[in-house]
Amino acid sequence: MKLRLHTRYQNSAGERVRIVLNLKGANYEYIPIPSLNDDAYRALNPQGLMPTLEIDGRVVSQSMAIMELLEELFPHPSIIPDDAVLKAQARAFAMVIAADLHSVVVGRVRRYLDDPVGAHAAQDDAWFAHWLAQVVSTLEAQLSRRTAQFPFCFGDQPGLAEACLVPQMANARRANCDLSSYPQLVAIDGACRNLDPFIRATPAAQPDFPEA
Ligand SMILES: N[C@@H](CCC(=O)N[C@@H](CS)C(=O)NCC(=O)O)C(=O)O
Repeated sequence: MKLRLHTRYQNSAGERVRIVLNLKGANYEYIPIPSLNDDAYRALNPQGLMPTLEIDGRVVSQSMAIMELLEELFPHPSIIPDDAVLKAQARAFAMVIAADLHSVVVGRVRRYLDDPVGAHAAQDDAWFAHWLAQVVSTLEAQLSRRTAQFPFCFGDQPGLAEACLVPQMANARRANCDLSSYPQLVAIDGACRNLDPFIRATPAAQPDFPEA
């Protein structure tokens, strides 16, 4: 099976997929996207967003759909708990980040806020901080309500939930957001960031990461 991931070093939705590929030990080719307006890329992904996975010439977009596909193609190790309720909770946690937060703080939305809406840089930063605070407090509350103790979000190993959490926590740190009120998120993020599948998925570990 030939997997080709079209992404960029700084593409948090792509980083989620890279983490899952690494957790599963799947081999893939990393294809850096030259431009989102590139005709060839638009032909592959008409939405023009990152990432896109090619699998034996067939194309799948949307990081959540790609990660679920990888779970079906490579069931071991699983990235989703066995228990049906925990499984749904892990997916809900991931969706808070991937659907609710990412879609309002992503680059194209913030660029639109700048032009044509006319927001100043400080307003743009406040927009990001506002939506981030809502989401991280929701995620921390979701973890507080777990009925069993786990070293990671919903189990003994990281999976879908952490693949969404870790790139988003990195975005928050880059924006100098104070995360000290979210000790469970900070602890799980810190544990993941020491693990090889997460380290190999970071922006700095990608072939298109700019040289200093
Ligand atoms: N829901 C999509 C979101 C994809 C997305 O927005 N990717 C961002 C990068 S993380 C992107 O392509 N941004 C380009 C832009 O905002 O112009 C997914 O999960 O794959």
